[in-house]
Amino acid sequence: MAIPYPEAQRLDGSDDYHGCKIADPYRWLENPDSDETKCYVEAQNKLTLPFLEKCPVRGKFKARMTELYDYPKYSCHFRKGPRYFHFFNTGLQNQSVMYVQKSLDDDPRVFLDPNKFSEDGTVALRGYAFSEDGEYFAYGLSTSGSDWVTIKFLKVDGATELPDTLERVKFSCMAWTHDAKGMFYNCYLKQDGKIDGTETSMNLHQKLYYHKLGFPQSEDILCAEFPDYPKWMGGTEISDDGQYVLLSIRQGCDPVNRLWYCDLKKLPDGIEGVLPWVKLVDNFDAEYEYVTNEGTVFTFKTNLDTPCYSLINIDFSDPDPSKWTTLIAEQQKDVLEWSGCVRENYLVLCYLHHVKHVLQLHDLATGAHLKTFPLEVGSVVGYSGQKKDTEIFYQFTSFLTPGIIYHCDLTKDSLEPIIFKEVTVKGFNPSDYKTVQIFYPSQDGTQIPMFIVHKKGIKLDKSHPAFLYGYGGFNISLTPSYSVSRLIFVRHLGGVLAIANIRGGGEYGECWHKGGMLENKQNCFNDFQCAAEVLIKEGYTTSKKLTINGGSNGGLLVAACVNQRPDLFGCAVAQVGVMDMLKFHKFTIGHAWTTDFGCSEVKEQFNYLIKYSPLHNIKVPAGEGIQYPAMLLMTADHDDRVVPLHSMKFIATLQHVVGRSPSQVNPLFIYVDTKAGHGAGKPTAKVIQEVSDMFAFIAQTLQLQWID
Ligand code: X97
Repeated sequence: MAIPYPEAQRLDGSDDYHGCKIADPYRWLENPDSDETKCYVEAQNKLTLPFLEKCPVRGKFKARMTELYDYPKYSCHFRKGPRYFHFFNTGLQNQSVMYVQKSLDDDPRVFLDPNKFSEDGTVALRGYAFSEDGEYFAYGLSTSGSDWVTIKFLKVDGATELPDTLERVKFSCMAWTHDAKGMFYNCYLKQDGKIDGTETSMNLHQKLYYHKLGFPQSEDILCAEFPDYPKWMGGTEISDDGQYVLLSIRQGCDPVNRLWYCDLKKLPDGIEGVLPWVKLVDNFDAEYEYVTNEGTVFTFKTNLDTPCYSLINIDFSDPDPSKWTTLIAEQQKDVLEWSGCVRENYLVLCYLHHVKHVLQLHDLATGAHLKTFPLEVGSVVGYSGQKKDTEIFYQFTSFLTPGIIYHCDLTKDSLEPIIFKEVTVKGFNPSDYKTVQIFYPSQDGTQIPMFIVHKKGIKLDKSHPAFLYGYGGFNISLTPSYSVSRLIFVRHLGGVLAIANIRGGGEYGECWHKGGMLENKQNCFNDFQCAAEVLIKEGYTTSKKLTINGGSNGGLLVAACVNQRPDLFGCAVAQVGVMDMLKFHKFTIGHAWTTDFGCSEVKEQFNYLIKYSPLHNIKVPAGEGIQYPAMLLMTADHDDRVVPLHSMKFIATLQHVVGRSPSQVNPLFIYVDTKAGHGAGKPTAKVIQEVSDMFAFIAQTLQLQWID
């Protein structure tokens, strides 16, 4: 029986790309406010939700998820001025709470409880910054998952609210001058119409302001703007000694930036207008991330001539590039992910070695290696320790370890870290499971790493459902992390979990990223499809039992792979995906992604985009008995990172083209959540509902039985 998908009007006409006419019949879905669009979203949800509600696994999954997610979650402690702070979630609180204490032995008291911002947890903390003395606190609030932020201020003593409020803030820095008189931040121009995260208008002409504490936003000082370069975004940092403002200018998501600075000592009247910037680096050839400085000698992490990153020293009093020196050379295959200065003369370095983190201590003056902190196979997901601190905290996680926080007192000669906090999850025994890392060849022979997690002692007899996850873009690496929902899939649905570290990510530095962007984007899809084939060939699973999943750029990955190999997967869940590769640059911050994707307005780039754009490559599969896998698209009304129209236009086309084919029995659904966005700050209640819906859909469409 055919599924009664909602009717969607198809408009005539087409757009011309370099002489090529491309129809766009659902462009009316680009208006989120029209009655037609609202009705269409409602009709889709009215089809999807009853289907999900009828899945027997949904309730069991949600109950088990609620039970197993209910474990205490800590962040690293960190010191600001005379106090320590940390975040803590008792288990199921919608938002983590910020605590303050005088010393590590002292009882923590609630400092800021984001659960008080709203009844349903949909207002989240997004970014914060303390003044140098630790007496003032600026924090961002985001509503319903939108990227828009409202900045508010507290006096730390007594957590007293201040009247200052900053609006129209997005993708902003928060950098206090050390005198605590004010803070640099970024905001956009006033615009007509709503700005609540449901609008789709482009984010251009971001500006840098200095907010003077105690004054209205209208009196803030404009410090940098780039009227000739609407895409530029300039974020600042204050040097550790408080003397310099460092301005990093980016024009997209590539790891490259211009580096301008201003010596605050040379402003006798303080910050009064556009700063007299010194243009140290005035091109987008490489990335320069401030680590620390000793006087005029600055240490930067850079990918200049070192695609796996190195540390260099630049003397601002002698800035000619020929005088720049290497402090820590590039390590062939290990990516230097971040570095920080601590105890005045130490550097902490975090490397990625074959997708596992390695944490080291070096000497700032010479770069000499002093110590490697012992770590299991996994990821460092939290760190605290600044130049004036004498201790560090770092948080470790892996597929089977929810979290261990280590503390190391650097005033002691031994430099031995101790376990500061370790959480265990009741009802879950990590020794029942096994993690392996394999390397498989992609189509062009490139070796791709993949993690596989499964119950110990399973037979590789093709009997298991598998869940394959990938991202593949924007220099973002997928390192091991603890996921309750995926472990429930392994434990109660008998599943095999696989994470493929495909190209486009940063797993092996900028070369790995470049291998999966622009004209190389198809490598990402090949790598992912080869991952699926390896899981099948090795006997973990079969095509019919294999689910692929990804979000955002990973939603694009899932949709492109389904279009290219509908036969290879049984189920596909694409979350908040980029689906219209010809138009993504026209909405909100989409223009920033042309660094990875290219742009349809450039002919050569149009030529490769049209080959894989999910929206433009949907067709009824050729071949007897081949149909599209069961598909669930997930998006949300306040996603202003990847606007929901991508998923809407894709599902309309998919249902129209494939959904009406008699051989298409698998369902093709979309669910559009409300009061939710791209993912950041999602309240726990919504996270639990979302994964329950996703795995219910997988279990239902692959006919998986719940194992008690
Ligand atoms: C973004 O779209 C982030 C948009 C805002 N943004 C930039 N440059 C970043 C930034 O355009 O936050 C930046 C972010 C990550 C990496 C490099 C630069 C920036 C700007 C100023 C100062 C510092 C950073 N992102 C992508 C995304 O959400 C990937 C991650 C960040 N996508 C959705 C890509 C396709 C789908």
